[in-house]
Amino acid sequence: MSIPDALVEQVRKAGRVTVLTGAGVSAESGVPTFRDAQTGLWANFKPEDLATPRAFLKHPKLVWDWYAWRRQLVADVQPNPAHFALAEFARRIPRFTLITQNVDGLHQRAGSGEVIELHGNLQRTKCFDENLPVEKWTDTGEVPPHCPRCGGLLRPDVVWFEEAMPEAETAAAFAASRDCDMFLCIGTSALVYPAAALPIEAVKSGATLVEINPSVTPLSSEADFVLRGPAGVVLVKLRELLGWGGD
Ligand code: BV8
Repeated sequence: MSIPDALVEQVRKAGRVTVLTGAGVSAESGVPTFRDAQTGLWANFKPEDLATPRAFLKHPKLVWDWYAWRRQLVADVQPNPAHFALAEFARRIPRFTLITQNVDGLHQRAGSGEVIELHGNLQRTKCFDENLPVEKWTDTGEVPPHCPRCGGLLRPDVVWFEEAMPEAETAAAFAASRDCDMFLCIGTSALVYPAAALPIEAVKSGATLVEINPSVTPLSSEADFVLRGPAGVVLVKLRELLGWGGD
C-alpha cells in the first residue's frame, strides 16, 4: 500500500483535520471488532443484538457479563501505533478533532487529550433507571449490581442501538465534520448512524475524504484517497513520510 505524495502534502498543510475512528483502529491492540465473530459465551449472539436496552432488560446478567468481559479485555491490552500516531497528529495539526465510535478508551490511554466519545465508554457505569453515573457500589454478588441510590440495575455507560445519541458530543462531531479541510475515516464499516453520516457531511462541506481500512466500505467510493491497509501500518507510514517522529 503506497501513500500518494499529494496526500502527505495535504496533511502537512492542513489547518483543520477531523478524524472518525471505529473498532478497526483498536484491532491491532487485540480488541475484536464488532464484525469479528463473537466467541465464548456470546458466540451465539450478534453484538447488535446484545447492545440494546431490550437485550439488557431481557438478559441483564448476560449483557452485564459481556461488558465486564470486554472491560477486562480492554484493561489487559495496550494502545497500538495507530492510537499513538493520532495523538501525535493532534500535536502537529492546528485544529485536530478526534471523534470515536469506540468505547474502549484506548485513544485517551495513547495520549489523545480531547476525544469525542460518540457511543460512551465501557469503563463508566450508570444507573439504568436514573440514567446517572455510578462510580461505587456494594458488591452483593448480584449480577448486574444495583444502584446505591435507587436500587435500579446498573449498566455500562455506552449508547446502545436504538438509544438516543449524547446531544453535546453529537453536535460537536457534526460541527467539526462540517468545518474541516480533511476528514480521515479510520477502521469503521460505516454502517452505524448517525456516526456514518459524519464523513458525508465533511464531503458536502468541501473536505478531502481519506479512508484507512483494509476492506471496502460504503464510504470507499466517496473517498478522495483510500489507503487500503491496517491503521497501525498506514498511520505509522504516514507519520514517517511527514517526519512527525515515531515510537
Ligand atoms: C440513534 C456502543 C436515534 C455499544 C454502538 C430504530 C430506532 C432508532 C434508531 C435506529 C433504528 N434503526 C436503525 C437505527 C439507527 C441505528 C443504526 O445505525 N443501526 C444500524 C445497525 C443500522 N443507530 C442507533 O440506534 C443510534 N442511535 O440513532 O438514535 C434515537 C433518537 C431518539 C430516541 C431513540 C433513538 C445509536 C448507535 C450506537 C450503537 N452503539 N456501540 C457497544 O460498543 O457495545 S455501535 C458499535 O457498532 C460501535 O460503537 C460502532 O459504532 C459500530 C461498529 O462499527 P465499527 O466501529 O465500524 O466496527 P465494525 O466491526 O463494524 O467494523 C470494523 C471495521 O474496521 C471494518 O470496516 C474492518 O474492515 C476494519 N478493520 C479491521 N481491522 C482493521 C480495520 N481498519 C483499520 N485497521 C485495522 N487493523
